[in-house]
Amino acid sequence: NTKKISLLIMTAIMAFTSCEKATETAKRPNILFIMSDDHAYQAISAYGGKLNHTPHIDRLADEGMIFTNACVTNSICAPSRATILTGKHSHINGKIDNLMPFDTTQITFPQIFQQNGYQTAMFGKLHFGNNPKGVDEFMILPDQGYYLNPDFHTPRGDTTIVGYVTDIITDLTLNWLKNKRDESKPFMMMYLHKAPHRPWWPSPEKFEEYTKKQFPEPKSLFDTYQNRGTAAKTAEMNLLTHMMYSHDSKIRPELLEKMGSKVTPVVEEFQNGFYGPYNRATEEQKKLYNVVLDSINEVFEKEWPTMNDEDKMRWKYQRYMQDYLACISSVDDNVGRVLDYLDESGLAENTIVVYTSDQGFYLGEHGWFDKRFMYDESFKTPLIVRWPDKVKAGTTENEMVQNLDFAQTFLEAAEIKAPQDMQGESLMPLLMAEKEKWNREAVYYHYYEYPSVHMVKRHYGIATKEYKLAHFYYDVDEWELYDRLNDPCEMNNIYHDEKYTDVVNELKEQLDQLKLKYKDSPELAEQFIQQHQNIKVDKGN
Ligand code: SGN
Ligand code: CA
Repeated sequence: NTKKISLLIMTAIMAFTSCEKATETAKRPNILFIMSDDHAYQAISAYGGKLNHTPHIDRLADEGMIFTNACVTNSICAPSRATILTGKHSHINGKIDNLMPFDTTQITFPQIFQQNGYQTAMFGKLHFGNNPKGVDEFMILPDQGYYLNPDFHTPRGDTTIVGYVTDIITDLTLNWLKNKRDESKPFMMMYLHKAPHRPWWPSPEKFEEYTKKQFPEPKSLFDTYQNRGTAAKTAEMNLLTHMMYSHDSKIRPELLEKMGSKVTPVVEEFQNGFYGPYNRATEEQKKLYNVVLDSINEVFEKEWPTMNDEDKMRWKYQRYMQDYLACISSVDDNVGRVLDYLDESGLAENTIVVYTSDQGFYLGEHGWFDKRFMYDESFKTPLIVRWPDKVKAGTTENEMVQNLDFAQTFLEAAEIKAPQDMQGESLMPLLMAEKEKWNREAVYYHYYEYPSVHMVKRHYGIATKEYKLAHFYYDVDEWELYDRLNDPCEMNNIYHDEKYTDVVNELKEQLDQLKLKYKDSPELAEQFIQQHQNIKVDKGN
């Protein structure tokens, strides 16, 4: 009898738990939006790159869907974020560049989540405004923020936290997930890394580890920009000529001064570039950095006088990759911490995890660092989505998708109606493997921030899977066409090749249609140019 009773109790318990499970799965999904700043897809091993190993980000790809043709609408930080939040192109949301203010009266997707019963939070880098709308809790870096002992804006005032920014943003995120969550509501969390933004300051441990490593060079490191337009030739983002020994490669200004005018471009160096970030460190942290800095500086002093331009380019590339990839390694470790917590807490199953960056980045391709251009390395951005049981694990999606689509995707996943005037497409058909419901052939791009740091000329354009057509304007009037399948590194502008006349005409027609669809016009561009002229251009460097 006792056996019978305990069996009955067991069955009752099992029925209860499975019934509870059923309601649990029917619940609206949580959203964990992870975005880093300037994280190139070439620096994620799941994308097939040989530069580094990112096991935790890769895990998301193994367990979800990786997008190989995800791109941005305007390859620069704050505009990308404004596009993500509003689901609108830059010319509609008004945040065309890093300098123009963001109109905070606009509806952003976190507000819609909040109004629809979600608990919302944002931690890390936003890059505009001090009070993000639609989030119940936030701690955001002012503007670009600092890597070491960063300051934060919070609803309770400003605060400084001692430590390394990537660890801290993760601690804040985990603390909220563990202690601040209202379990009666689903959550929408924006977990936004500052890393690996320039100037690249790794944690002391990663700094030590990565300065011992050497990395493979990209094929186009010594690009001379033949067969490209004026914009590529005049951009100021070449490792040899624009990357700075002190600010970027961490040669102490005193050493540069000691070595004198022998070191070019010493005139461009500015003390603050090195001491700005370095002086954020506590005495204890400085000691750890100094050990590594000493050895970099010693080698530089000894070897620099014997280096030719090719050697200098190679040396700068290695220093760049060491610091950049060290910063990414911390991001990856910290993503791992969050994924572990989702597992432990049982949240993983009903949480959509997205990993992306605000844009791509050049890792020496075309001899460059930075972004802005419509060429692939900065036009494309990483995008990985994991949603257990809904999105098939280990899938690759090659369709052209944009950061413009994120808001509508998240809203549809949460069964919330998106505002009519959002301009993207929900990615749900792709995520759910219902490709028959997806029919996008081309995407639209428009970059404005010129003249400004890195001097990338204004351009707009269209990209299909096969071709990319861009028009550079403002102080030039030049078109470029690239064959994406046969010239993936975009080394040959074939716009003037007669064989492609039909392709050009067809693409121009499609481009006109896209401009109409998205309501972009020469008048609007002109209006932004006028407004831009009234804004003081901060050359940054
Ligand atoms: C800073 C960087 C630039 C970078 C812009 C915009 N210089 O000015 O290299 O292009 O930000 O970056 S540094 O002094 O910080 O090293 S963005 O990601 O915010 O758009
Ligand atoms: Ca950025």
